[in-house]
Amino acid sequence: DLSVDISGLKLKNPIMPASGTFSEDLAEVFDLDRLGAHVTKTITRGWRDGNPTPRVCEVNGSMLNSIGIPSKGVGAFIEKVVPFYAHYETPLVVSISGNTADEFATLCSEVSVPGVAAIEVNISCPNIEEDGKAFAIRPSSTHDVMRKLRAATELPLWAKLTPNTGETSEVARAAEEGGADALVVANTILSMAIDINTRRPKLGNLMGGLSGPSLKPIALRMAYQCARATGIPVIGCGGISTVEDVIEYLIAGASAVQVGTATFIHPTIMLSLIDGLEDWLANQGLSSVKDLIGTVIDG
Ligand code: ORO
Repeated sequence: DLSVDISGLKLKNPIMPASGTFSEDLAEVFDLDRLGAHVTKTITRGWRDGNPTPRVCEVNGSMLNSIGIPSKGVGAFIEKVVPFYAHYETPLVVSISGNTADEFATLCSEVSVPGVAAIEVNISCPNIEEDGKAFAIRPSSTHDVMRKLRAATELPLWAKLTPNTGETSEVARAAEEGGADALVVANTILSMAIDINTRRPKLGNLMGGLSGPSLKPIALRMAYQCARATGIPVIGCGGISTVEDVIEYLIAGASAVQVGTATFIHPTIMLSLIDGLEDWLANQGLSSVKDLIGTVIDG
């Protein structure tokens, strides 16, 4: 049994895409109803152009991005994206962001429509403010924005946290106290790469978020900290490309995982992870993936 429960939202398996690494185009590659959930690219209320190019580069078998949340706005989401996913049974999770807490909360209420099962609140994008600043860097700003978002919707709220903080457990608790129903751990870590011939940063926006295998031990550590610090489900995210990675996150305390960068290399990787997890559980004689969650022996 691969099913998991994220604060009342039942998922048929614990594998879902990370925001921004998944789009409707993948419906041409595989049956989207195989996934545990669908998670959209972050949207904002109004139109956003995004950051200057180049927006991605490769580094150490991992990736930097400074996309800058280009968005067609909430109207396009309601008119095009929600109807597209209505053809599937899998729960739709919409990722949202806002420049101010009030604008964020307005969008939160605007996307609370039939067809949306949960809202992932992106309080952790490293690419929209100087030096990667985001609400989730500090416990106080996390708490304040979560309170406003909580008041704006009755849908489950998943708070996406950032590795760009030294206060992971405190931020996690602040999100929980502010009303988060689950934590997505984590977004990308602010990073840089320079072309030594031109001496120019490889990204148009100079800095960007690191994702892929290099991020995994950091995000895994955070998932463990957040599971210990709070009583709400943790969804692990960061550098997952093998079934062993998935299992490691579950043992650390994650109830589900998101897969991002690996999908750019193998578009059907999430299906292999679902099948691989099922086989691994059977080989271990475990009847439910739930028996694995938080079983790390740390004492
Ligand atoms: N990139 C990330 O790594 N995380 C985000 O939340 C958003 C972006 C982006 O659009 O640049």
